Amino acid sequence: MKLLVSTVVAAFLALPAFSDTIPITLDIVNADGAPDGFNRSMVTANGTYPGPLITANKGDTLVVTVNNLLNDPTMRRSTSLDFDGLFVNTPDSFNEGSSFVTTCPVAPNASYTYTIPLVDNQTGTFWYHSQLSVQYVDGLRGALIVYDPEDPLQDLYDVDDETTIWQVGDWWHNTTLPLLAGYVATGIVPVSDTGTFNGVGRFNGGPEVPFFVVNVVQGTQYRFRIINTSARNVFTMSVDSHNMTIIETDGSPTSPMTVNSIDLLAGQRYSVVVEANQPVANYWINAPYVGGDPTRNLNQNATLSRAILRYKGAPEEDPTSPMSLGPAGAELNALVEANLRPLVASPAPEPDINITLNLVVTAGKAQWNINNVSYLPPDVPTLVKILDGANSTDDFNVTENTFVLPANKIVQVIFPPSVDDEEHRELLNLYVRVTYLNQF
Ligand SMILES: *[C@@H]1O[C@H](CO)[C@@H](O)[C@H](O)[C@H]1NC(C)=O
Ligand SMILES: *[C@@H]1O[C@H](CO)[C@@H](O)[C@H](O)[C@H]1NC(C)=O
Ligand SMILES: *[C@@H]1O[C@H](CO)[C@@H](O)[C@H](O)[C@H]1NC(C)=O
Ligand SMILES: *[C@@H]1O[C@H](CO)[C@@H](O)[C@H](O)[C@H]1NC(C)=O
Ligand SMILES: *[C@@H]1O[C@H](CO)[C@@H](O)[C@H](O)[C@H]1NC(C)=O
Ligand SMILES: *[C@@H]1O[C@H](CO)[C@@H](O)[C@H](O)[C@H]1NC(C)=O
Ligand SMILES: *[C@@H]1O[C@H](CO)[C@@H](O)[C@H](O)[C@H]1NC(C)=O
Ligand SMILES: *[C@@H]1O[C@H](CO)[C@@H](O)[C@H](O)[C@H]1NC(C)=O
Ligand SMILES: *[C@@H]1O[C@H](CO)[C@@H](O)[C@H](O)[C@H]1NC(C)=O
Ligand SMILES: *[C@@H]1O[C@H](CO)[C@@H](O)[C@H](O)[C@H]1NC(C)=O
Ligand SMILES: *[C@@H]1O[C@H](CO)[C@@H](O)[C@H](O)[C@H]1NC(C)=O
Ligand SMILES: *[C@H]1O[C@H](CO)[C@@H](O)[C@H](O)[C@H]1NC(C)=O
Repeated sequence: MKLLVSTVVAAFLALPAFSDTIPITLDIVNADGAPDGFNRSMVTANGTYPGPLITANKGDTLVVTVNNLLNDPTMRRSTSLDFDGLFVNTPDSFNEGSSFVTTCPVAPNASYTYTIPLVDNQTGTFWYHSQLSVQYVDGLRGALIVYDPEDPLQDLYDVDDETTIWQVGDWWHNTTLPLLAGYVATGIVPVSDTGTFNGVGRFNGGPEVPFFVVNVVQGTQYRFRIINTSARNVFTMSVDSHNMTIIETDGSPTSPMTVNSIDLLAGQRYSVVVEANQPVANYWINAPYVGGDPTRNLNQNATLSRAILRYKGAPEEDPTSPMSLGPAGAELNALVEANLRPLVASPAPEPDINITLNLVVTAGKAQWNINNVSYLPPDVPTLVKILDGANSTDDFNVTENTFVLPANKIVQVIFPPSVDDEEHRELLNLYVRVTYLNQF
């Protein structure tokens, strides 16, 4: 009997201290908006760009109900949500939003509820976005933060709340249907009009939309959570006269590392501690970006991609220093990603299975290859074939590039050095389809 009691207690102690269900409703609606002063119709969560902030604590379960109310025929009207970077540990695959592969899109006027238990102590900075074609580029993107009430790095900062999130993203005046059609026809990746910082930005010749203001109090340390929600642009973040100490990388706590500039590719997230240790004034937060040949879009001006760090007591005006792409010398102390170390190192498990993915972009063509296969959306969706009993590689079209793997095995995915650059490798990851059988 005693043994039984202690077993029960041990099982109870293994649970996170507080484990709540977090119900969230998102109405996916078309809304007119002008993030950079150019008015257009957008695809949004609850009418805003970025969408509402979603927060939870370690161990909670997110229950997100999406009501699809899209009705603008100039953009896609089905939708699907992906919770980028979160492990999806549920009996079926439908809570991960890759349309037609892991889940069915949510049809217009339909609703769907995603249930995501935040397992394995996962904490940090994430984002949610549409995962139907390139629909998120029309605006359906937002931040998702999983707080750790027992953060081992808590002593390094005083403030970490809804005011300390920096979402940078590329912004486009046109809708994605013509942009995507143009890319497929020409192989030329479209060039964005603007870079937005928490949903506001400026383009050449556009109105002087007020820059986003981040308010700080002198003598305080802030945990800023930076998210690149772009389709394409790589942002280089820096703050005039201030250091940034990285403490989290893509949802993993990392050993503190102090830098002056950080490159973020699309989808990447960092938490940085910034100490407000300078004289009371306004300082530029620089967020210049690159993404294609700017001469292809004369609206684009990376220098205008920025925000203001305003100390309490400083005048409500722009910083007096010139707008630059970053403080002088910042590049000398730029983040070298390979130098980052997890706060708690855990060895990689021994793989049961290795698969190799050779990634190649065919120059000048809208063609991305994995192992010399360029993905084509199949006539019958992958998911439908699986529900109909497909269970071997031969059951899928070659151009579906489907790997059939046994359940509950450790799979090592090897990306050999490719002729291409890191940025493209990042993008190509999106084209990997790994299908687990025995899931249905
Ligand atoms: C989104 O809007 C709906 C309808 O107004 C509301 O019930 C819901 O709470 C909002 N969601 C968030 C996350 O703010
Ligand atoms: C914005 O554009 C929409 C059409 O997309 C139009 O209906 C609306 O009146 C415009 N709003 C403003 C403030 O110009
Ligand atoms: C969605 O519902 C509205 C209101 O009932 C209706 O006007 C619209 O046609 C419906 N959309 C679709 C795609 O069925
Ligand atoms: C989660 O954290 C608890 C308490 O620190 C630890 O015992 C457990 O092993 C962790 N679980 C995982 C999957 O890391
Ligand atoms: C969007 O693209 C279409 C097709 O290329 C073009 O006709 C239209 O002028 C563009 N609209 C905007 C706002 O750039
Ligand atoms: C930035 O970090 C360097 C090296 O740790 C330090 O010498 C310097 O004083 C810091 N600057 C600010 C503004 O905190
Ligand atoms: C970009 O904006 C800056 C600041 O307004 C301006 O000085 C610069 O001339 C602009 N660049 C181009 C190419 O228009
Ligand atoms: C997978 O690759 C590792 C080297 O990374 C090797 O040690 C292991 O034997 C391989 N496993 C299989 C099943 O081929
Ligand atoms: C890749 O595919 C192309 C056309 O399908 C073919 O010509 C070429 O030989 C293939 N290359 C390799 C390395 O298999
Ligand atoms: C896939 O295979 C089926 C049956 O062989 C065929 O009808 C279809 O055209 C193929 N292609 C695509 C893109 O689905
Ligand atoms: C795959 O499906 C076929 C046809 O339904 C069945 O005969 C076979 O046993 C299945 N194989 C596995 C490995 O499940
Ligand atoms: C940030 O930009 C890079 C480069 O385009 C892209 O690969 C990455 O997916 C973007 N990050 C996000 C969060 O979209």
